[in-house]
This record gives sequence, structure tokens and C-alpha cells, in this order.
Amino acid sequence: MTSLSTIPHAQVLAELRAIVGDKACIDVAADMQPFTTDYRKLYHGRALAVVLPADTQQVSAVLALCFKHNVPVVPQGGNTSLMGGAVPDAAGNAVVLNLRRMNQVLEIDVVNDTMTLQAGVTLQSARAAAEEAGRLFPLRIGSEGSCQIGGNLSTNAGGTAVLRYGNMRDLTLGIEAVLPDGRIYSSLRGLRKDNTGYDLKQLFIGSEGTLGIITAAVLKLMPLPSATAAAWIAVRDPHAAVELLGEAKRVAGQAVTAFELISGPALTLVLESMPQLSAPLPSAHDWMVLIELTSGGDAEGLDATLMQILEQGMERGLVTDAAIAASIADTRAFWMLREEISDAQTRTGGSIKCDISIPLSKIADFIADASAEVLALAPDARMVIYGHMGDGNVHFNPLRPKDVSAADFLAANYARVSHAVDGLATAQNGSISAEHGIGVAKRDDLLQCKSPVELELMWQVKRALDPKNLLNPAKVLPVPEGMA
Ligand code: 2HG
Ligand code: ZN
Repeated sequence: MTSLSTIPHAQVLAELRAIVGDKACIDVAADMQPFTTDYRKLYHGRALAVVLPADTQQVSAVLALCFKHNVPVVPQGGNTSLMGGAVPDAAGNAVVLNLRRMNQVLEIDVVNDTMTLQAGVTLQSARAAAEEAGRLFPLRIGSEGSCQIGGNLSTNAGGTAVLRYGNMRDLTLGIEAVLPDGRIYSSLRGLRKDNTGYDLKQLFIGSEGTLGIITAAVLKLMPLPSATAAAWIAVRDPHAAVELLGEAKRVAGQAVTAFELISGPALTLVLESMPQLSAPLPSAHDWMVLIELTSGGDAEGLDATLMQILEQGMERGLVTDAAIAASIADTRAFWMLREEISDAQTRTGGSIKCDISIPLSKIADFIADASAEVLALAPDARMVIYGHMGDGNVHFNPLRPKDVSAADFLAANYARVSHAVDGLATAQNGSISAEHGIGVAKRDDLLQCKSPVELELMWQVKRALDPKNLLNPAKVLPVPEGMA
């Protein structure tokens, strides 16, 4: 059992200041507030201090200090977690270590098609740097302006282009991470082949800062596509969407980059909350798909491929209407509608987030079954269902009815609705967190969906790397016995 720091906080603060400098060590409650509250303002923690180290050596020194004094450390990137994974709890004894000052792109190797960068680079800056070098870094998520590469890695971020390019695990060749005692692990070698034992970087990727703090990475770069074709398509139902995806893959193969399913209530929510945006189709539909094809070939060829997919879809009765993007501005407008769904829910409040993945062959039945169960429990819920159907990931987010407050809706429904939806997914070999991670929000649910062997292995790994349970404690895994 580890007892937490008994030395005076003032001494810890003085030692932190000596490492990162006065300006990079914040300990005034009001100034710490942006770092101790999550993006959706659902989790309000407290901290001993927020430190903003300038480099890996400082991260290492901070962690070594905290290890010596038994002070918990909460790593933080852009603080965009939907699961409360990047903020401290209410105890007030933890140091938040935010990486935003470590925002340098260190190297772009266009021959090796790799980019080496510090963890605090925002995803948007990483993509822009790659583009400037004539390459694509393909991770694409709505929060790209705020989220950071370190957070993308520690949550194994996915987003809208996973269908074609994979998630962060697939896009990473190496990382540098600081261990809880301050030691530095590095695999920043940019190798596409390296079968020399365990692939340790994968332990840190997706571990939500519970095993080490990722400070740098080598990421894969891809060719920049020269052509893009996109359409907003009304489909008969989710079964038709799955069939249409099959058709698109048959006709366009690798060019199918994104295939997003959107329910009628999801689009309505965006249009209501942002009246300046316009509906992509003249009438309302229960189910829609945003498809994007990209290629290194010519634009006319890709447009013809998209037309072929749509014609096949119409002939087979899968597609009932479609709007094809005639310009880059049209494509951006489609994506704006799609990407605003998440923030529109945040503004409205009262949404029950279920981030499900399920084999594609079962996804349409899952949506029908889960909808029926949810509507039996909460008949007036707005069924905000959308997501990355192309890779089997659906954000199943029942939202409060307009005349019920967020607090009342969540109090009455959160537990039973998420239990029902997650239960159906688990029964179908699905996952209860496809891409958002576990954080605090899903921590207790993890116990229901992992086998005893899986849980024991996870605890063994945690104990081996973080024996004092100081790194992002009580995130992902409940605190195991003997590690208070
Ligand atoms: C998205 O795909 C994000 O828009 C957020 O993963 C999903 O807010 C959500 O549930
Ligand atoms: Zn998503």
C-alpha cells in the first residue's frame, strides 16, 4: 500500500518550480481551473499544481520528483477527453502535467515518409506540417485544433479516416515515454520493420497515461491525395448503408476513405443549434451517409466512380436521394454538418454517450435492437446515432427530449440506457469504447466486459510499470487491492 505524500505541499511546489520555472508552475486555483475541468464541464477536479514542462528532461525530472514524494500525476494534452480521462479527481493532491509547451515538429523525413514530433503538437499543426512537406498525416478528428498528438496516442484516437488509414496504433512507428519513476523509454527510430521482442510502444498507446507519459513520436506519412469526391446520401436504413458500403468497396476499393452514418435526429440537432448551416438534401431523412473517396488519380475518374456507386445504390433500392459535392467548399460544408454533431450535443446537454464498435455484419441489427431497447426505457429520447460505420464504430448517444432538463434526463436514464446499449454490444462481441477510451466514465463498466484473465493481465502490467499507482490513478482501471 502506497501512502501519499507526507511532505509539505510547499516543498513539492518549490521543487517543481526549480524544474520547470516559476511561470510554468501554476498553483492558483482560478488559474488551474481550465486544467482541472474537462472539455464538457462534467468533471470538476482540483490539483496541487499544474506544470507545463518545456522538454522531455523536465518531464522526467517532474516524474522522478513526484515518484520520490508519492505525488500522483495526471498527464494532459488538449483536454478534449469525453471520458474524464485527463483531469484530476477532487482530492487536490495531484500534479497535472500538461504538454502543450512541447509543441515542436522535430523532423520530417520525406524519403522515409515519417514525421517526428513532440507530444504537445496539435493534430491540426501536425497535419499542416505534413502537408507543407507534400505529405498526408491521415488522422482526422473534429477536435484537431485543440487535441494533441500525445493525447491522440494515449487514447489510440480514431476518427473519420480509420476505414482507409487505421487508427493511431496503425500510424505510429515509435514513441518516447517517461515512466512514473522518471526513466525514459524511446523507440524513435522510424522503422517499419523491427521484430526484436515485445512491441513496447503499443503498451503505452491507448493506455490513457496510466503507464507512462508519451513525450514524442515518429508517425507514418502518406501520399497527399490529388482527388476527392464526396456525397451526402439518404439511405433506406442502416442495413442499406452496410450494403452500400460493400458496393463502394467493390467499386472503389482503397479509395473509400470515409463512410459516416448519420441519423435524422443527429442532423436535425446540428441544424437547430446552428441555423446558419443548411441542410444538404431538400427533405428530411431517417438515415444518411457521408461518403468520401480520395485517390492519387484524376478528379474526373473519381467523380465517375462515385456516380457508379450511387447509381448502383439507387438501382438496388439502397439510396433514396443524394447530393454530390461540386466543390471543395461543398465537401467542407458536408463535413461541418457531420463534425458539429458532437458539440451540438455538448451545447444541448443530457446525452448518454455510448461509443460502440461491432462487426459490420451485425451493426445494422445492433442499431435496430439498441434503438428499440432505449425507446422502451426513454420513449422521448432524441436518437442521436452516428459515426464511423465504415470501420464498425457507431456513436449511439440518446439525447434528452427538449422539455426535460439534462440533469433529470441523465438521472433517470444514464445508468439503465448505457447498461442496455453496452450489454447488447458486449453480447455481440462488440466493444463498449471503440475510440473514446475508458477514463473515469467507463471505468466501472470495464469490469463487466473484460474477462478475469484480461483484467488480471491489465493490473499486472499496471503494477509492473507504475508500482506506486501514481500515474493517472483510478483512470481506466479501478484501483486494485493493495494499491490504494
Ligand atoms: C465524433 O466522431 C467524435 O464526432 C465525438 O468521436 C463523438 O461526441 C461523440 O460522441
Ligand atoms: Zn468518433
